[in-house]
Amino acid sequence: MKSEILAALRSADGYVSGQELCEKFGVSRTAVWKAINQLKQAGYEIEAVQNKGYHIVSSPDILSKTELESNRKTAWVGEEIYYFDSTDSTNTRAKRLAEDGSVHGTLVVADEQTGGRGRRGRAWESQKGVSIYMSLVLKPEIDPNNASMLTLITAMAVAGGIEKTTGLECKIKWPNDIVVHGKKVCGILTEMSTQMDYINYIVIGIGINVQNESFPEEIREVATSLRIESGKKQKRAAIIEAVWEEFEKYYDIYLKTEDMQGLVGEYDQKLANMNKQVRVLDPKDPYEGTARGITPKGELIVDTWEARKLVSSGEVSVRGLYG
Ligand code: BTX
Repeated sequence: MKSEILAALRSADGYVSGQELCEKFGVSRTAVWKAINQLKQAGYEIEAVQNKGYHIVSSPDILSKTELESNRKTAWVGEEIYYFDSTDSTNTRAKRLAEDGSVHGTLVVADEQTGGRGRRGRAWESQKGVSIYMSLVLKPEIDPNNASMLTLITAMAVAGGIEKTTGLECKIKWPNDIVVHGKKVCGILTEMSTQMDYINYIVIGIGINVQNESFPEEIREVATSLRIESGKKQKRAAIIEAVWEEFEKYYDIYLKTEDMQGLVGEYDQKLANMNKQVRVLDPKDPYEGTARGITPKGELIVDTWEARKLVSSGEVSVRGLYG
């Protein structure tokens, strides 16, 4: 009920009368009054004027199930939302939920992670109250070989969502980082559980630095936040909603061909590595070349002095990008 009232207050031009809210949600005036008080206690500034009704003056950067649900405009992402003030890792939580039968589109969001994970056992700095830590459960009927491209469409969705809410230009460092002004603002961790030719579930984890004003010594050189880059505080719930709206759009295009065919042009425009020197850290044979965009299968095209190579996994480090 709190989510619905919050959504009604947000979408109203001016005041919404208590009577209107009672009728809309089929509840008593006391129930509306109680819900409004709970919202006020949570930090929303709501004005109540006699004979006019309620009006939302401001909402701070709150993360809660109510805030997330009242912002939700997506078709299927976030139909089930799990919110935690603190958890070990939203990816770990989402994996457990997926194994316990949670549906396609289940979203896990946390205000803090005590064991945030990056790729290959690396850690993800997950301070409380400032950033976005979230994971989506997918149970798609696609070929497991095509699943890695979901990381690429997620990167496009994050870039689009951030641009729409903050106006900051985002670039994608293939395959899974989003950079603003050359520094990392977001990381994506995709994990999958499969049978031979069948996907049990996929969990896509996204970490976005939003309100951070500084970073620990080890990552100070590479990391940045939306606040640092825009000079303004941003609202995490609005960014979360924008990212998933973008995700649904790109996911539909991806599903048509189960690859990046319909998205190559747009992806390449966002590619930070485009026409830049990259070093491909192939464990057997590292090499250097110039990145020329992606293939419809999501591989990075790298022209070396002797041949064109297609990189489908492994790490690509970009010279000059991080200063
Ligand atoms: P990655 O392995 O590409 O990046 C990890 C590296 O990035 C670290 O070794 C460090 O150098 C740097 N780093 C760590 N924390 C930050 C940060 N906050 N901002 C910028 N750079 C940082 C990227 O892995 C994938 C990260 C996914 C994180 C999400 S959060 C929600 C979900 N739950 C979870 O445990 N992981 C994902």
